[in-house]
Amino acid sequence: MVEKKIGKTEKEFEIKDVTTCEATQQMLLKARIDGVETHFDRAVNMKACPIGADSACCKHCFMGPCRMNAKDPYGKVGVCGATIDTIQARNFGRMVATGTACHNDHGMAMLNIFRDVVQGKIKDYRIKDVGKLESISKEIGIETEGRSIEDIAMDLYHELEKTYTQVEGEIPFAKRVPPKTLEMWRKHGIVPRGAMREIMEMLSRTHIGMDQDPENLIKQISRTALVDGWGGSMVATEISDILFGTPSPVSVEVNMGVLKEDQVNIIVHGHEPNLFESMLGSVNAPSLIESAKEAGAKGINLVGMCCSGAEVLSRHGIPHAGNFSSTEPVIVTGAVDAMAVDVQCIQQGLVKVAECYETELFTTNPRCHLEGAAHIELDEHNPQACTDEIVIRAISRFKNRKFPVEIPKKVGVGVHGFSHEYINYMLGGSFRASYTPLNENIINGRIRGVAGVVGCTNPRVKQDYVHVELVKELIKNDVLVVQTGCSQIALAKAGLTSPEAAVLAGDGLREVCETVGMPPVLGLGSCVDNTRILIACSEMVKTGGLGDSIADLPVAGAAPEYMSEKAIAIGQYFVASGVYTVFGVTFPVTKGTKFEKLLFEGLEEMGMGKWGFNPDPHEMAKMMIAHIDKKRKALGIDKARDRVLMDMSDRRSIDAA
Ligand code: XCC
Ligand code: SF4
Repeated sequence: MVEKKIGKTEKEFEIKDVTTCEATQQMLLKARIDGVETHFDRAVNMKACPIGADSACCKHCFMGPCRMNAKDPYGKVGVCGATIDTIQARNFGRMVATGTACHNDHGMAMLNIFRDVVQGKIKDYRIKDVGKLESISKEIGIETEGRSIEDIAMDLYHELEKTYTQVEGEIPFAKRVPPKTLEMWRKHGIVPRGAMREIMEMLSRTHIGMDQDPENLIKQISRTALVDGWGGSMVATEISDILFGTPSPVSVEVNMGVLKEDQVNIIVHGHEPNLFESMLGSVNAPSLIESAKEAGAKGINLVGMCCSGAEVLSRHGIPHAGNFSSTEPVIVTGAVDAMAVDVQCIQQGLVKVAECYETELFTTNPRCHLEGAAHIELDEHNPQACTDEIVIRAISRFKNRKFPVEIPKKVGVGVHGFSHEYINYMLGGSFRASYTPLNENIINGRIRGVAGVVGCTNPRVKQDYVHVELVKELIKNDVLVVQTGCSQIALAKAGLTSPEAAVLAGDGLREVCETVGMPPVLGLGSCVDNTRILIACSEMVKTGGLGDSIADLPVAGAAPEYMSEKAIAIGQYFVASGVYTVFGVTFPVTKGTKFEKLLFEGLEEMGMGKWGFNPDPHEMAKMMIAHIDKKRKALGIDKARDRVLMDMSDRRSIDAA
């Protein structure tokens, strides 16, 4: 590799050390030659603040800010007397509050669109999945027999709005929680009331001079996280399915090779599906296709990135260009004529990279502008005005392309779009759709357990490497993997989401995958779609044979390359729901403190799951498998697995004979 050192980068790094994504590697090399900087350069030059990394500082008042010494955590306290445990708990609580706020903000936006669609004020979208509308309504106690769709939908709107606005009582989707899990929450007083209330209380309780008992704080932290997973995020997933369709498996191409040199390339990046849905309308408008052709293009090529991309990849089979860490490098191709973003995970660094290649970068949402990017606001009541304009600007950028285009020829083909409804159907068949076959295969040991591997990429670790190694190790050990977000994209690029990847699975899992024709790694969608995993867990409990609460299930979760506060909120709602959840990269606690012990052990003693941490994918897999085996043993199904594996090896020796 020829590598020139140009640009502001002070410290050099080996490109192959920061990412295993070959397309991103190729673009980082080009970026270096072109003198363009990305978050990989900035991460090398910005040493992570060691005090913040240990969560050992507090800036909640101006008697401080106060810095603790992580090497001697109990050696001093803040000016107000706050201990290291209080400081860390408050910091953790605020991260959870922010992450929860983001997901609820998104969910509420979806619910508002739903209301306006039902009331006929928005005409561009309509209710696509009436079956799901009815089944969810029934689940939360809305009468559906003999009523019009509009009436049911309005009741559903009013009921789900409580997820955000209710001040007393329990959020609507608490009705979906397995009774024993719910009972545990009630015992600790952590069933969420409404998101606004919980987030407000979390912020209030972390002010100077408020709650200074980490054991009391962790309860509100859990309640706040739960109103993400069983609240705002779940509403976002369910309403998006109702409006735009519930995903079912579809074969999709993932990686930068989905860009087309001879077409107008438009990328949508962010989190809310409506921008994408409207953009789909615009790129298919005959008049705009015609102008693209007049500009010399063969057509208009729409692709997704990050979670916006993951949603429409699952729902409509739209190609996906890459995960979070590739959002700057993809522009380096020179092939991106426009990038339209809405909310969340939009790095400000995009502005400069886009400038370098004269890529048109547009913000579209009132709650997320970027200094230096053009803003064309998307009004849900006339969304195509915004997306048409973006397409027109993209066509004009295509016509005036000044830069040589270099598109990495990398594409991973896989099957995505496994909603929990589809898992039900796939394993049970249309006549007896149920989770029984999944539970049976877990009980008989062909499938050892289920792992959710989710979350971001982070330039502090080698992009995709931790995700891919972890998942490979898990499936090799017969653990079925379900995925969302940027992690799913990492595995898609690596080819693990195709049914052929079953050969990489252990004998038991492989047999199940080959019988059903499914990949050993099931992509469920975006990060809010982590709630599909919660529902799948509830269904497994309901189906029977695997204990009475989520905490009894042989399951585990991981976010091996996370970077966002949203990921912390997700981790905490999985833990509070009963799932052992392991994070990589770094963990924001001071080692050897009471608060660390509370997260890593104490929560389990309260009947929840617990946190784990390990940056190494193989160690992480070991921890998750050990936990799954511990749960199998507690359920008394550990012996069955030995038997079935023995049977299978017998059968193989007979086959071979
Ligand atoms: Fe963002 Fe959702 Fe993380 Fe990816 S996985 S970097 S949060 S896009 Ni959600
Ligand atoms: Fe320091 Fe206490 Fe103020 Fe935090 S709240 S900055 S620990 S004085």
